[in-house]
Amino acid sequence: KQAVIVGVPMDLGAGRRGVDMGPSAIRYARLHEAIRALDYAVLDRGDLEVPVVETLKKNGGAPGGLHHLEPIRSTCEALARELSALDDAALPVVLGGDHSISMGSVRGVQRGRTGLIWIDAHADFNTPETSPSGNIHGMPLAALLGYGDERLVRIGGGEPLEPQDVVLVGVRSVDPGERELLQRAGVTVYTMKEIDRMGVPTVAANVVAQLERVERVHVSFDADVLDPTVAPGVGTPVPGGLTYREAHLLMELLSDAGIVTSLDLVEVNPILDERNRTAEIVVELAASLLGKKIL
Ligand code: DIR
Ligand code: MN
Ligand code: MN
Ligand code: MN
Repeated sequence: KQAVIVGVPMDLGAGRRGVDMGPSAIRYARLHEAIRALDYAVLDRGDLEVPVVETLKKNGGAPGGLHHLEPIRSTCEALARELSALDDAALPVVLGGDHSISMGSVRGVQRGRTGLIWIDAHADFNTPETSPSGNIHGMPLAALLGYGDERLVRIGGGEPLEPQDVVLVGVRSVDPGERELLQRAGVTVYTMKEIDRMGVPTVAANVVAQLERVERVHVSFDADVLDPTVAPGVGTPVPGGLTYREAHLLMELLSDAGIVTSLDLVEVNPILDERNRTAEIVVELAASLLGKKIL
């Protein structure tokens, strides 16, 4: 078994600075040791080069805005190229960075019918027309299904995902226009209400059953899905998130199903964190997803 780590130190898609330091924080929290302990060979390909925000002109404010479209697009293209060149048997682990990087990671791992589990407080289903902020990290899931600005949709070849192969988990903050498009798009959404009502075991079982027929499954994990009391180091905290155990159980059950073939760990903001505890929790959760067992 081999895991391939790629860091994308980019915060251009987010409204607040700091998630560009996510890859360092996650490595510092001993990601490599955690994955090696699970009998993976770990290859770290380092960080992609990302433009420094101070070198860029401000562009594209809301409404209809797309802040930093071009550098985000080109970084995602580079990520998609890097991942698509990897051996099929390797398990890519992409370290963000803000969530816009997942337009690159998902396109890079997409081969045949590809399932996507998007674990996030937000739906990330805005388009430039619906976005209240113009921040591209609120748009990547829509782009992956073919909605929004063509330059984002077309990243990495731009083959849209099938809505029946996409599941959102942990959602509790959706913008008005985003809500309408999300419902129209036909993706499956397990909001925090469903998690409270059915519990993680039923949600996980449903997700696994839905993705039974796909060839690959990518998990895109946004740290802000966790409750802010558990994970304070995120740019856009939303109350009412997953507890420590709910998050672990979700990872453990996905691991038991043996379906996951690639992973993003995004939106960790060490500047807003308490002594790197958010990165540490994210590393523990990645380990659970990759097979760590209590016994
Ligand atoms: C909000 C926040 N929906 C936006 N999105 C975030 O700006 O589009 N996504 N924080 O992770
Ligand atoms: Mn997100
Ligand atoms: Mn989020
Ligand atoms: Mn709960």
